Amino acid sequence: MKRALVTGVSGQDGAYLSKFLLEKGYRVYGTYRRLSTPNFWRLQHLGVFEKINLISCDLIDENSITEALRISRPNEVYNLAAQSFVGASFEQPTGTGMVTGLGVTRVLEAVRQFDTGIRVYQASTSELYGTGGRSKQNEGTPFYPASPYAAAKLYGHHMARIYRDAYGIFACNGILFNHESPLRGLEFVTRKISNGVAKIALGIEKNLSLGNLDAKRDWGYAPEYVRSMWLMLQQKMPDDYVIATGESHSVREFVSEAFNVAGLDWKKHVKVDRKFMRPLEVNLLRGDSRKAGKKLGWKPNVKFRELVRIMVENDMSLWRRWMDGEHFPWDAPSYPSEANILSRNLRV
Ligand code: NAP
Ligand code: F7E
Repeated sequence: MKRALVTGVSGQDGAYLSKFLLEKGYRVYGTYRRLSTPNFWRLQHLGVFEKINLISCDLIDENSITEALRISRPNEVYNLAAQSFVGASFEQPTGTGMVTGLGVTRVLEAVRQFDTGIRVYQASTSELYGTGGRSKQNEGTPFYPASPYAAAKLYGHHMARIYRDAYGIFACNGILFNHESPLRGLEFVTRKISNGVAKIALGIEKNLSLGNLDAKRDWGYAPEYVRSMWLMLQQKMPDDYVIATGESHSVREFVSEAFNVAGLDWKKHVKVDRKFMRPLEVNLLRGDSRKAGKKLGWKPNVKFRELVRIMVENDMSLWRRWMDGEHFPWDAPSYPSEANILSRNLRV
């Protein structure tokens, strides 16, 4: 039986990937970090929590990474753990560098010392392209990161390549464009919108405050994207791949489509608040994943409108169940309002 170690198993991708690997017959080990309140709702929501072997590990702490390798003795490591929120990286630039950047080196170095035969997936990102400004980005497009998050990820991206070239480690960078789902964190714009629309439609809230409505993203469906991570590690040779839908839509289009799903007019409910704007913005991302199509046989099926519908309908159904008094593993009811969060944008 193949063994996989997934760092960041409590996150969106960690949960979907674990489910995918379990279905493939893997023994799955997942790292989690100690928090004052446990955060396993996604794994419980997908019904896989009991099937995953959990190992306490923080990417800040290299000993805990070595120990995770020793306990799991994996064939494959999926390094998904990161401080992954771009907005927060402006608030915590050094912390983000230590986890999202240096954390990658700690994982690679632990693999080098423990067993160079382990295959490593590194969660790279379309944010590397930053403000580079090409209309469609592929593996050859230059990187020009525009946030502490993206700069940390660029460092991790190069370290994965360096460990591949220097030590022959089978390390792949998946340059994944934005991918979303009902399990997306509530601070990311798509889920913030789908959750906000559901609450407005059911009379729980009246308005939704957002930042830059003009930014454009290439949004795909997370359960499809985790399959690409596995495919990369099944190839003969390690390589880097762009994973994307090839379509780009603005935040405004997402908002409009989401309110449409609920039969509402977004202009009556959406307010723009500078607090949610970033000190530096990535205006346009649109990926060209033809290489992944050709070499991995990967292609996206869920496109923009279906993605919006899946997310809004899911949040509406969960809020309805909650209003009927049902309790189940889910993040939204205990998520704090963002009203009293002070933004660095407004402080400087
Ligand atoms: P996510 O939901 O934010 O999950 C991040 C995971 O990392 C969580 O399990 C989190 O644990 C863990 N983590 C955070 N800090 C850690 C630390 N110091 N030590 C150990 N674990 C830590 O992110 P995601 O959307 O699943 O994304 C997975 C990966 O892909 C991330 O590396 C992200 O940067 C990258 N990526 C995401 C996208 C996207 O659109 N989703 C696109 C490209 C790349 P807690 O639950 O305890 O917070
Ligand atoms: O923002 C704009 C915001 O936070 C998308 C991460 O998974 O994908 C994600 O990073 C856009 C930005 O995702 C609000 O300014 C407007 O232009 O949902 P987001 P992101 O920054 O693209 C990449 C690929 C990753 O690698 C990251 O880990 O939406 N926007 N108004 C807003 N964004 C947020 N969060 N909240 C707003 O109110």
